Amino acid sequence: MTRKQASDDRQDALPMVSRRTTLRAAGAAAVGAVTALAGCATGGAEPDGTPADIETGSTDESTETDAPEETETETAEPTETATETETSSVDWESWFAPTDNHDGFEDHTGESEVTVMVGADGIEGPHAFEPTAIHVSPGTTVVWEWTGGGGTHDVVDEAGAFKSELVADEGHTFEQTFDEVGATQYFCTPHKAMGMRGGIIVEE
Ligand SMILES: [Cu+2]
Repeated sequence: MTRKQASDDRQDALPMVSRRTTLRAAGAAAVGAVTALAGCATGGAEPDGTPADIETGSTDESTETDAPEETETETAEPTETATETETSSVDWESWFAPTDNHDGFEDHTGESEVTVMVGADGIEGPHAFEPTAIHVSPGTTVVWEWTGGGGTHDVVDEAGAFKSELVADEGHTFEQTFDEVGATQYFCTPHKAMGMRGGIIVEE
């Protein structure tokens, strides 16, 4: 490895194979330094990242042999972790484990308003949200409408973003507009433990 420090004249004198090896090693070291610098520069300039790059970057990686590696590692790593936390932070299986009437997510994407019944039949009587879980598009308003059954209910965001009144009145409504892509878990305070839970996924 000390050969890297040899002069150009000496490298020319080396046999073909070892000279290539020497150059490649030196090249890799230089690429590493450039990558570190470029990573800082682009990381600051493009905070949004480019999700599309991740896909192509990781597939290329498996097929490439000795082509430049610097572009892949530099763009793929920071953006990859960002998107993963967005989509996989919610464990829906655990969330809906006690929810007898949960039957997957209903697709309501493209609708400007979606109604969810509060106090629908499903969990030991009228202690359910119906539908329990929905997919909606950004900008959708979700309207929760009380059936009047099951006593008092409320609608509370697990993450604390919203909380309705705790009421029993038939026809009472509470609404929220979901502008941003992401996931929301919500529940009814008196019946959370027995499974009165809901979920909303906002997606483009
Ligand atoms: Cu309830």
